[in-house]
Amino acid sequence: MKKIMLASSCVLMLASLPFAMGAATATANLANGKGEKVGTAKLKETPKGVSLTLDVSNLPPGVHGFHIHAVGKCEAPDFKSAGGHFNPEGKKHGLENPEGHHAGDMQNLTVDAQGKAKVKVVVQGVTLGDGANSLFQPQGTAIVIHADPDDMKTDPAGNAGARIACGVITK
Ligand SMILES: [Cu+2]
Ligand SMILES: [Zn+2]
Repeated sequence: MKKIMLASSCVLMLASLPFAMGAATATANLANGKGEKVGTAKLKETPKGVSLTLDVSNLPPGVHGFHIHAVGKCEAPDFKSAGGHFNPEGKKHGLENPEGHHAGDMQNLTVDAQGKAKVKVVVQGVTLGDGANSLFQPQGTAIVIHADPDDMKTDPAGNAGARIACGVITK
């Protein structure tokens, strides 16, 4: 009897370990096509999804598509290595698409006249934990900023144009 109690208290301790250690977090350092650093994203697991705080500068002013892509590889200058949008559920592109959306789809990013943007978004349907929707896939994931706005409905990428900045999401 004593042995069983000991064993079960061990399991309890292990189960509560992630909470004791605090919520899972991640970081992405974004660079442009010339390899120059343009900013950072900080990610944190929350009950509503993964919160993402992006702080970037030296980008062209205007509205830009902004997504989580399915491969954690940012090879300049075109960043095609980052693959398509993170889409573990096999949906179509776009927050406004009835057949959407990709888990990695997010609202457009507005860069101010000084070339800066600072936003905080909560990305629902992804996690920093385990499973198919985890941003820590074996092949990794990456944050990508595009040259043009995302129209939020055209599959597969919202007509957002060239990839102008990329950062691999890392623990
Ligand atoms: Cu993208
Ligand atoms: Zn998409």
